[in-house]
Amino acid sequence: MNSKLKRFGVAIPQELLVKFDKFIKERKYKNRSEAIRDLIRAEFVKKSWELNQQIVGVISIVYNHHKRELVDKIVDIQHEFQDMIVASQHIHLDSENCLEVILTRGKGQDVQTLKDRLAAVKGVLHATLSVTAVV
Ligand code: NI
Repeated sequence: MNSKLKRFGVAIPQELLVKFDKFIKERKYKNRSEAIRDLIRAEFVKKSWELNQQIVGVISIVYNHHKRELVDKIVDIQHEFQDMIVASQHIHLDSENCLEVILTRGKGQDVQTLKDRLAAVKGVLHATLSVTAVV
């Protein structure tokens, strides 16, 4: 159980670090390392469905629409995966930010890939996949 600990450096925006430290305090973690370890473990166990299963999932992304290339990329990716996109809704959150909610149906692995591709677009602030039904 006592696996050797490795250290690595993390670059993080100041305001995100302030929020993270607040989170650490609220959850009463002893230090940042302990909190990061827990968050990583939680991410790994969160997935209760199998990659080869058919699922229905909702992908939510938040991005700044002023970054024009970013909007193009998000549209391109969705066209690439159009077979598994059932519906999508675009909500203008404020003068800069947009929320896009994409309802998907397909093989778990493919839905996950779509979410990962959208999350990897530079400027996407937030991306989540919520599996609402396993069919
Ligand atoms: Ni918008």
